Amino acid sequence: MEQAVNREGGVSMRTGTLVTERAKSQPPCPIGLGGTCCRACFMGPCRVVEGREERAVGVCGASGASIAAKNFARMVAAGTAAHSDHGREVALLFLATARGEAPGYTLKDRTKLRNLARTLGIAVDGREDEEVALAVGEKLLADFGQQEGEISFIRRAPARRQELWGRLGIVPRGIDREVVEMLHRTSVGVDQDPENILLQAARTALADGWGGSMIATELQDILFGTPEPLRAKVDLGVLREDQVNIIVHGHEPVLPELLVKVAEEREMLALAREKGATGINLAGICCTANEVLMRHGIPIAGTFLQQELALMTGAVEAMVVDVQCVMPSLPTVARCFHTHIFTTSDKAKIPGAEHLPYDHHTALEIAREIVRRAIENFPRRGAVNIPQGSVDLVAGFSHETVNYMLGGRYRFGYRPLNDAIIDGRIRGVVGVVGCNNPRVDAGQVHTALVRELILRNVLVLSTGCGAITAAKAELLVPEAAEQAGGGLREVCEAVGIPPVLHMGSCVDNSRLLIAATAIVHEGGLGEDISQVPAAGCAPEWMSEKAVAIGHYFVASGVPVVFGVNFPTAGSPETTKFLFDDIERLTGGRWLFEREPQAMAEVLIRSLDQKRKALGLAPAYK
Ligand code: SF4
Ligand code: MSK
Repeated sequence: MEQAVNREGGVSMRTGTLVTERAKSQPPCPIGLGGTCCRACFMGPCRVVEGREERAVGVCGASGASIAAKNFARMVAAGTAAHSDHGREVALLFLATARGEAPGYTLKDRTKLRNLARTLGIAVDGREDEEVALAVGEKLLADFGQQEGEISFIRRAPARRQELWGRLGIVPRGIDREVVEMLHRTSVGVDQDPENILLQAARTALADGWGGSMIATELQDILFGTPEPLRAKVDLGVLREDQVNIIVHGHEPVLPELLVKVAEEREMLALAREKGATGINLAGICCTANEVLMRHGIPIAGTFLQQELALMTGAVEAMVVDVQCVMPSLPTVARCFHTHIFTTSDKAKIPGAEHLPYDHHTALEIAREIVRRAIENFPRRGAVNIPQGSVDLVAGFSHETVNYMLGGRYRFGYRPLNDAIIDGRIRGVVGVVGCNNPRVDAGQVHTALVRELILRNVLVLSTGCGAITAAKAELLVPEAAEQAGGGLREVCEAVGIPPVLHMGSCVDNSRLLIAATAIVHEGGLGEDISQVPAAGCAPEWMSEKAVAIGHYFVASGVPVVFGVNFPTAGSPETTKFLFDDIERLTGGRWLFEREPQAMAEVLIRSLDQKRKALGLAPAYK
């Protein structure tokens, strides 16, 4: 490897290329980009172009609007499936732990367990924690296969929102049912009405946000601990030249939780010293990184777009991946170095990687094998090229912490936040979330947007790779309040929080739903989420999961701005429904802007409109 490693890619390799180069050499198909390419049957694939007579409909007669709606809905279904299958895995581990069948795991946050049980209507008095946990786990696991009624957490939404969903007929009945029905409806010759398709997509997305994702977040908190603010480091510079580097990557923290413990075991540390290392350094990529960061302060090596670059340092003894956002190129890149790539989920094998299957019952043994193999790999290292520098971040703002930090120990609640919004010191709250995408100036769009928002007194909540990107720009430290507008700065300095709050991984966008609901319940900012000056934005999205997240926010009454490109742009009719008509139904809507400044303007306009509708004073300038 004669190449230098830079921070965002663009480095050639003898055996292949990195993501940014592959993106450059493969411009997207313009028809697929606009969402009007259909391959739902083998009379096609049909590439429909609205306005061109000979290509105005597919072979079966499907319009561009219907194809775009179906493709969008299938993205929602896939995103919902991904988050929810993560939630299912956690629920199964939760039950195994409650039954004492998962060595190495315990129920860490027992207060949250009891609170959650009460929320679910499960009796807690006089019962052992494990008994309560069994009842909680069984009830939530049943939400996946339920056929009728409504999923459990729908009841947590504001009453007005629940009524509205009921009127629209989009209350999720069961998580798996909505995903299956969405795939059925969008197969050849079934649902052709764009509005009908997109409303079922809303129901499916709600099964994600208020279902699968929320189950993942809540049960992970009970199992592994509810995050509290902590300081840590971010960027490739967290890798250590003198230590065994193990990177965890993906989304499910179930095995990484044990890797954290095992990497601290005396025998492992002794073995590392025997092999010439001074210790074992665990670091993360993507959302697994966010999970172990929030609960253990494990440093973050990088975002989705830095996964190959981490290997290019030559300093990684093992990368341990689970599910989602793991590039299949990793084994190819790793072949140029000594790095082991271990896949650990039977759902996600990659040719060229070694598979060490995770199982609740034997997870501790697997974790030990991985750490031992990584240590034994240390002497095989070649040249190392770790980019200098890493920066501080503060992470771990769960709903519970916000409640406590903003409200104080004896008076916890969202009152101070609501008051700050009401008096205009905080203009509103925007969730800036999601991926990095090599089709745009990766990282820069996120950063420029977040800087503009905080400057204009918007409190930013962040998750996923968006949070990692903001952290790399040093926006996740209390000192960043100096870059905020006067009102937001005052609040941040009084409470000691950054102007951008790291709230976790992709599934933890469910924390944002809970926070929005808590704002409503606190009072003074309307009776429904759609009235709160709040919005969402995924400026560099790429994953189907981002579409599911966006659609559950829209269905929950929140405007959502996407960057990069909009996936139904090829159909003006479907896009109009998502951008305009849906607002009359759910109170939320989709918007699209490519440039960060334009995104900020759209978001701020939306916050100001909501402020005006509530009769609030204009926000601080
Ligand atoms: Fe073409 Fe219709 Fe088949 Fe889609 S379902 S591929 S539009 S024939
Ligand atoms: S990991 S979904 S690239 S945020 Fe959640 Fe990052 Fe997007 Fe994957």
